[in-house]
Amino acid sequence: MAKGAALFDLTGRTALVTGSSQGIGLAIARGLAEAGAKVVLNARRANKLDEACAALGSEGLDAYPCAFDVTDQTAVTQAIAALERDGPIDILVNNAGIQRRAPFEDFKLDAWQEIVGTNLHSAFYVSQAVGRHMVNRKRGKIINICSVMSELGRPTIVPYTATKGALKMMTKGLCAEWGKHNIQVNGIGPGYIKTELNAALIADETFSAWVRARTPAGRWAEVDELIGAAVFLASDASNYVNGHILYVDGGITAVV
Ligand code: NAP
Ligand code: GCO
Repeated sequence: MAKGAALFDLTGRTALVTGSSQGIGLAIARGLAEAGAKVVLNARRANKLDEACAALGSEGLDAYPCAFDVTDQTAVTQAIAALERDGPIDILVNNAGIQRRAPFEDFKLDAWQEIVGTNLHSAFYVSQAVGRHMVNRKRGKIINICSVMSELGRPTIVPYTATKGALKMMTKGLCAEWGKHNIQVNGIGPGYIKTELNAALIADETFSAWVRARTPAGRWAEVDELIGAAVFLASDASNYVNGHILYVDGGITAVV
């Protein structure tokens, strides 16, 4: 068994990070690559994906694009089959996700379906396609990007909250079923992170002041602050951690 920093070494491992052309997914992909992994980046917009891969490549990191829509099960199945033909996917990060905000009584069905498809159905499609190979190999790491909303509600984001609560419980369910195959399925619960998904909130000084007051750390987080948790849960350092949601939230879920 490796010791010390070697426990976190991802050399020789391949990681697929969905929704990684920007934001949290790109930061996690960069962090896994810096820990030695070959990273496969994913998103729908191929141009942004190629730019993200080129940026990592310019830093000497091993990054490849794989554009597909995580809400399209056929596209997911075909993409995963092609990736697995190139070699095993050792680490899967189910990161792709969207946010839509409106009072529940006004929430449109198509917006509900878009959120559930992107934030939850995608984890079913991708985890099943990759997990079948992990089960056969008796080894794998799956990291689901949950949320503070996996634990707490906030007005105007009920559909998002429902998906993130479901993703937390899917994490525990997969732990129960795949733990015996040496597959560790865990989650990361980010707090309020400065990304495009939250652009409107960041621009709202009243909301930002609320985030700073409500969060013990007293601030929004940068995307890079999630890398340590991702490398830990992707590495041998977490081989006996399963079904756990690691909140990287400045303490917001610990306090009233
Ligand atoms: P973001 O900046 O909006 O990035 C979203 C990424 O997902 C983009 O790369 C986008 O690229 C991709 N994507 C969206 N729909 C997709 C689809 N159908 N298929 C494939 N890729 C898709 O968002 P973020 O803030 O980084 O959020 C990433 C994840 O973290 C989400 O699951 C979110 O719920 C979660 N999270 C965020 C925060 C936060 O404070 N920001 C906190 C907790 C959890 P394309 O549009 O080109 O596909
Ligand atoms: C919101 C935000 C949150 C955060 C994140 C917190 O509207 O309150 O989008 O949902 O982004 O999910 O963990």
